Amino acid sequence: MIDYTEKIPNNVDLGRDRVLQRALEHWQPAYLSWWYDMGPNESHNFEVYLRTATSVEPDGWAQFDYVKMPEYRWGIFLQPRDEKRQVNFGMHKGQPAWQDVPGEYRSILRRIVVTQGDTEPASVEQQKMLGLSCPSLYDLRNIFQVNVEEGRHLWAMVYLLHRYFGRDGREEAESLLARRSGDTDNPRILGAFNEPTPDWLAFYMFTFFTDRDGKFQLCALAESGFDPLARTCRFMLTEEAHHMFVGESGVSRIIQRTCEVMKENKIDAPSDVRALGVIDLQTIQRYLNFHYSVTLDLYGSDVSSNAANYYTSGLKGRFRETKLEDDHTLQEAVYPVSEVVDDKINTQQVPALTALNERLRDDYIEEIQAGVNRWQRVIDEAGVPFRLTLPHKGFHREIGNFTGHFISPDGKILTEEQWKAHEFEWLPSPDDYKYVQSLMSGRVAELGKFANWIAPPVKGINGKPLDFQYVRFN
Ligand code: BYC
Repeated sequence: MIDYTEKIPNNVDLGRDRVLQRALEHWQPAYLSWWYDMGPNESHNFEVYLRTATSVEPDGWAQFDYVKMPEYRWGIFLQPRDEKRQVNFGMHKGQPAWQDVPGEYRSILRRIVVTQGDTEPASVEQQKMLGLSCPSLYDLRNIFQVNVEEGRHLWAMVYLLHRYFGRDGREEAESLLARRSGDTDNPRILGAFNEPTPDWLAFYMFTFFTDRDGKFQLCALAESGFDPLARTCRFMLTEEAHHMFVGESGVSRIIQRTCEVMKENKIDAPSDVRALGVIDLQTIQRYLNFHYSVTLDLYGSDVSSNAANYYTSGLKGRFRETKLEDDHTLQEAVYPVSEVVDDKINTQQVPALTALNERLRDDYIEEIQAGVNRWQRVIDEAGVPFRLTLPHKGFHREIGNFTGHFISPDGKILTEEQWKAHEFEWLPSPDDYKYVQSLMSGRVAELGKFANWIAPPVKGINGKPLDFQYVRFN
């Protein structure tokens, strides 16, 4: 069990490293000040029914109780060490896993940790205003759970920076609190984390699509030969699962409610659907197209020498690396990558090492498709004739081989003019955002009540009923 009398709960024996402990205790007030400024708006006095990790054992990481969020114990937890663990891929394959940063990889490793760390506070900033328009206390509690855990994931990366990267690491940890999502002068590092999350449909889409990029990137880093990073990411993944559940079930409940209203009233035109205060399936499809395409960009360029270096150096593996059956060095292997040549989308084989971003993106797409199929079942079961689809991989891309091309959702190459003529059939328009936000003008806070535009969930949190007081406002 973690000792909660310590200022920073941890299972890394922090008390024995005074220098590190002092560095973190110095960073903690700066973190809290960031939380007060950029964390959930007007929420500091709320008591929220949250889970807190008290140990990494299966029965210890989900302890539920009321907590004021600024008093949440953001701890540092690593999965226990496996003494026999090795570097499992790349040129160092077979060596004992590194317990310290290999000098030659210091700067690229720091860059990976910083990029990962930067996304965590970014997402909290993006979601800052949403507590004011929640559809229920259940959903309010869920967004706060996501927010405090993203805060903990920032702590996880800051621990690595302080513990293993000396003065540079401490400076990077400060910068993580200085950048701001969407800021023109000092933005967050990756594109999707500078996009606004203006409403709850966007929030659920974000947690379904973008948190799942988190899952795949963390899985790749959990294979790292740098053991403290691998162990940190493994524990983060246990928390990530709930975030994706919030997203998938949130969108599913919105679809369910829309379909109920369509059937009850025998309507299907989007304007009729909107007149009854629910979100038309066409708008849901446009949100899906946006969040999917922006998240695909997070995997980086299709052909990337950075990705090849990360792999060959043993720093970032593939999804489920140790379960894959090949030589784990990929010297001879090839992988298919698409590109636009003379108004055609061609697929060509490139060295697999350089295509590792594309490969991870493909693994991700497979899992996303399965989730969209589950949403489709809700529509089919309601007997509504509508198909939700994933757009073509090249649709609305700003990173990689499709950048600068105009690709329709069904994969046709268009001129800019043709694209512009259809843009808002495929992506949410200012009007769509206005409509969705008009449904979410205030907080639904009565016990057991849900906004009209979303169905209640199947069950509550931690066995509690749906009309449980998930948040006390004080
Ligand atoms: N936006 O070779 P390239 C999560 C930059 S989400 C802006 O294509 P590389 C979470 C790139 O940095 C998971 N810039 O890419 C989810 C590079 O810049 P420099 C986050 C981009 O390096 C929800 C240049 O373009 N974790 O945890 O192979 C809520 C060319 O680089 C973007 C990670 O991402 C972009 N989308 O791969 C909360 C894992 N993409 O060097 C949390 C760590 C690329 O020219 N990161 N660039 O200045 C990585 O492994 C890699 O950095 C990336 C990029 C996969 C992101």
